[in-house]
Amino acid sequence: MSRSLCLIADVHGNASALEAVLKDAAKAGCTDYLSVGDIVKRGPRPQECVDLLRQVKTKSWVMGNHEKTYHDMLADHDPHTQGVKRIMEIILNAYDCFYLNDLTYQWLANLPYLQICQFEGLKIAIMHALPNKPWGNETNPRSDQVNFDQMLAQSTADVAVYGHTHKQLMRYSTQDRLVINP
Ligand SMILES: [Mn+2]
Repeated sequence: MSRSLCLIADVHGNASALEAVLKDAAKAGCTDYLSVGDIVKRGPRPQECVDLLRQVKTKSWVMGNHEKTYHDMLADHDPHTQGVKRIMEIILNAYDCFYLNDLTYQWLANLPYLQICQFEGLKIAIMHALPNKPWGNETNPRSDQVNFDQMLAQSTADVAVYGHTHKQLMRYSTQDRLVINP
């Protein structure tokens, strides 16, 4: 039986949407799953989102900028948000902290930025935005080519999969390696 991959980005605590996506993926014959981060935050059911991805045995768990805020807040240090946005982060993190079980919260706060997976002879680099920086505006669809090249610069992966921008994209690196945002 041939295998096919379902790429999942930026679920943001929306478990009902994720349920619908997983149902569609199963119907389409997907056998394997990759998650590129921002599983939580802003939606009401973060724990269910993690549980659903565990159920389908997703092959990747990488840190998004929202999981990164858990990490920063646990360390009492948040270099990325200020002012009103900082207040929003504190409230949303408190919500998620309440609804996630403690182990899951801690675990999400310490996910890696980059994961490499093998799939059907392909080496896939999975990240939220850039391999060393799961936040920022560098990976928007209209960004310079150099940013997309950077996704694969430090690895021999054939494909880079990322999310973050909430904009679907498929393009190539300068070395003709595929870059996908689902
Ligand atoms: Mn993001």
